[in-house]
Amino acid sequence: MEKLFELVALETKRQNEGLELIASENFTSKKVRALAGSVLTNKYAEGYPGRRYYGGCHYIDEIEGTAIELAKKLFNAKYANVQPHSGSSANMIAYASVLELGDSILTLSLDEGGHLTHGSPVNFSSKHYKVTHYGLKDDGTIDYEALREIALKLKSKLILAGFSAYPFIIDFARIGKIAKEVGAYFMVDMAHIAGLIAGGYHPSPFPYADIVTSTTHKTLRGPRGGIILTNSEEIIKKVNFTCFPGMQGGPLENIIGAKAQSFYEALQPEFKEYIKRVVENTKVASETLRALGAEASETETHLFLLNTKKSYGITGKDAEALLETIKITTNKNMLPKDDERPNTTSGLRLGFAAVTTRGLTEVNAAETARIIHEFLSKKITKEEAMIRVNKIVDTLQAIDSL
Ligand code: DSN
Repeated sequence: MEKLFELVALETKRQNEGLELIASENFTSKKVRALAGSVLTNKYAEGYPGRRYYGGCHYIDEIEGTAIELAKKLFNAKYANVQPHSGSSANMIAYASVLELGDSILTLSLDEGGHLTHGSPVNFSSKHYKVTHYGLKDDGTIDYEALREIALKLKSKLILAGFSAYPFIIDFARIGKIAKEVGAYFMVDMAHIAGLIAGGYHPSPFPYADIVTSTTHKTLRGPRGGIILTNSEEIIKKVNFTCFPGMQGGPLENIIGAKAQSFYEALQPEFKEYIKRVVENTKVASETLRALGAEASETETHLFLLNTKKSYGITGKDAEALLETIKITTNKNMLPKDDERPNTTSGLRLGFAAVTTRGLTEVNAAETARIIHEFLSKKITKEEAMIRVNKIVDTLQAIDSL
């Protein structure tokens, strides 16, 4: 259908012509895209390598086996399941593998930086499990001491760490120790920081975590999908059975092939270099905004939070819409203790993984922060901002050439 291809061309143009600052997005390589769009999508392969419910799976087995081996190597884990269709499916499978319905889980709430699947009232996780949240201190970091006290008091069955809008390094060793003391499973959802972990810029959840879930498309720069890792033979058996036949049917082998390619790419020395630049660019942008007087969080990762209400007197929703008019794509995000609703919010979450893939320099990361600040404080017009955005975009690699 011609219309669909016209829309893909328009979306390609939009991605090429803008500055992508959504912290959970990235730009995949040609090889990742080729595998995702390959004939592997034609094949049914319910089951696991060597144990399929369909014939003709010998090449597919090798592809999925390669993805499993590379995932294990990349994250230094003993076992991997590469079939979850998404991060949310991975979390659903992980919970169901080690918990009974109604068990108590201890997580960070969505508005403090967690994720919908970490027990949001509108998500399956709060309907299937008894959810309690730990919280952040005033400086925005996890209150580990309070986390320990709650876990001991409630005898939580599972403690979850790994977040969607948390700009600091997570002390996995400390939470792992608390989980052991309590007798809880320690689950890590490393979706946002998987690339940082692979690149050596965030400590690994292993050997502390019992079960680790992730998406593959954020800082890891793979196709849209999920994975589950563990060092426990008992847990991987449960995960495999819960994934198929428990929750999913035929695995998306085209996406699994693309996942394998992205794990291979993340094992190359260039990926470490890339992640280093992501962290540096993010830091420079957040420092620039603070130096200009904006209320931006500090950062040790690929993202930070900008309080647009305090900085510019506008909600996150309005800031997102305004920035879109100058081709800077962001997302409104709840801030810790936000009094606005999730579809309004008091600020933005800004991330530099995607633009850094296209070659953004530190100088231009600082310039991006200045444009955001000056435009949202009405110091420059839309036309002036656009000229400066275009100047940066002109220095970036085209997304189809990556
Ligand atoms: N929706 C994703 C994000 O933007 O962080 C998490 O799944």
